[in-house]
Amino acid sequence: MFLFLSFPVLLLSVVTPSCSETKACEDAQKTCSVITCGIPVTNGTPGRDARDGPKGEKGEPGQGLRGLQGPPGKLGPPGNTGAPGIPGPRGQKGDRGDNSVAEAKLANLERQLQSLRAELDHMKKLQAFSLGKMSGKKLFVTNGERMPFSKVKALCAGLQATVAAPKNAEENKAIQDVAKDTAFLGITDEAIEGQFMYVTGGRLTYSNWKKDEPNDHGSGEDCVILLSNGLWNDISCTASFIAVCEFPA
Ligand code: MAN
Ligand code: CA
Ligand code: CA
Repeated sequence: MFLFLSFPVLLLSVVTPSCSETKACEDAQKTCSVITCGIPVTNGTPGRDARDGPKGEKGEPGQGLRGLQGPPGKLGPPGNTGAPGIPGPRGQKGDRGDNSVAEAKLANLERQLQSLRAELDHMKKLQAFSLGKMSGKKLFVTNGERMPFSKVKALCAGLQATVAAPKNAEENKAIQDVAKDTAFLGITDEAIEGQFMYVTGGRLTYSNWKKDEPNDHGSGEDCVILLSNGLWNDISCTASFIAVCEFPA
């Protein structure tokens, strides 16, 4: 009897947690259906360390810390110029193009040239007539000025003419009539003393010296003048006389 009565007490004492001071045991009561709580005992010596478990699977890449990809960087400096390439093949010959505008201009210029030539021809005839030019005869012209021989040469050269030089009595008279006063002739003995030559070249083929001339008077006389009477005298080239130029027949 005593055994039967004492059993629930004993059981109660077993079921009743004897670990009233132990918090872990109270927590365990809430979840566990059967908890054996006993009189606390002192812990034993720690067991040996367990062996390492198997390696876990690789985790997912982390999120949040990695930023978004930034914008592209600035364009770098241009590279060096490359070597020239080989020349391409020669192209086909182009067409002739339209020449009509150029041809019209050329035709117009040719008409103007023809007109100007005709006008020039007319002017030449008019001038020759006004200067007393006779067909087949030289034309002698003067500006009526006196000057040294060098100036006469330059004046006539500037007119594409030469200094008047008579080749016969008729030309001598023509110069005489044009000059109206003493005029230089295109004749000198500057190259060889005493040997008179045409300035255009060649020895004299005609002369009309005054008596006792040429005399190379004084310090020397290498130029020739046509006196108003038509006779010639040698004279200094630096003296001044009428300039008369001649134009071909
Ligand atoms: C005189 C003559 C000429 C000479 C002149 C120079 O007239 O002797 O031969 O040329 O003087 O002034
Ligand atoms: Ca002389
Ligand atoms: Ca003389």
